[in-house]
Amino acid sequence: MTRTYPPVSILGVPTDVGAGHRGARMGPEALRIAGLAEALQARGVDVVDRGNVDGPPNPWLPPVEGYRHLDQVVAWNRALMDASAAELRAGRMPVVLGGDHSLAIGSIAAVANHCRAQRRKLRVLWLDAHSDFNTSRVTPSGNIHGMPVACLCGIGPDALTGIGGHVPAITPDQVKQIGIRSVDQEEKRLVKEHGFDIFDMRFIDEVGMKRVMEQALDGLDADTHLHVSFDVDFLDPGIAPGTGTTVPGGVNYREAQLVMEMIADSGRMGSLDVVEVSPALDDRNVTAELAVDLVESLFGKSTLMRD
Ligand code: 6HN
Ligand code: MN
Ligand code: MN
Ligand code: MN
Repeated sequence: MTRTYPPVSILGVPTDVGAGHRGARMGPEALRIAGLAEALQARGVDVVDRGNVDGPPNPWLPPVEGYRHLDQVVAWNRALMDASAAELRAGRMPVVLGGDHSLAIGSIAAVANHCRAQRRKLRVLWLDAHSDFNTSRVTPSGNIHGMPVACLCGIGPDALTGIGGHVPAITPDQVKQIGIRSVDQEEKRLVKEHGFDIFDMRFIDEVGMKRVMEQALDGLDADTHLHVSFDVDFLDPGIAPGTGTTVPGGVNYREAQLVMEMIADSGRMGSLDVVEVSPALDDRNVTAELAVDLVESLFGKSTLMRD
């Protein structure tokens, strides 16, 4: 199947202020060195690398009232939201290179506003080991990269829930989480209360990735914008060791390819985050290289002769 893709703008977000390990700030360069832009160009995609969004350094302080580095997280997210909104207005697809996963707040707030303005539906596919639905009250760490889904759904500090001017930015029914295998005790309760669809590893084991993806992509139509937020800890640490919060028992290589290929086949992806690549923890940049391989599949590269 030959598909044409909208022009892509790469936005680097070199920060780890939302994480409990330093190192995701090097993710954008690791992904560039792994050849992300060149791989998409080779697929015939019009790609411009806009360089990096600016933000404050990591002060490396303990949490205050349940949040570590809240002001810095807000600053990075505002900068990213503005940069991403400009690309969307120009008809381009933002491909955001993290950076820690707190940046999904700004990235998805921009997409949600764009969809509201265009009267388009939004679906968010959250590929992750974690639900990222903590609050300051229940967080075990204070790290805001464990909170972006809650903030986007209106639960969190005003500076983050209201970042795009519309609270909540998204509703739980728009979110499908895949690959989940680490949810904190109180976070579980919150996630259940909000009732969004979670395809956790047990479910993936029981029904298989093909059926999981059919359900996650069900109901998409020509008016739906699909945002993919890809935390590389979604992948099994055996194939993707270069990230700060690895959890055993993750998605394997073939399953990951199938996820990406089925998203590509949907033809609906309008924006993408690739986050939590931490090259100092890695083995010869294999995690960034694998991420680039999977992004190629998101843009229609098939392991068989289907493209
Ligand atoms: N991520 N649930 C843990 C916490 O500290 O809240 C881990 C969060 C990890 C977040 O990987 O994007
Ligand atoms: Mn995450
Ligand atoms: Mn994660
Ligand atoms: Mn591939």
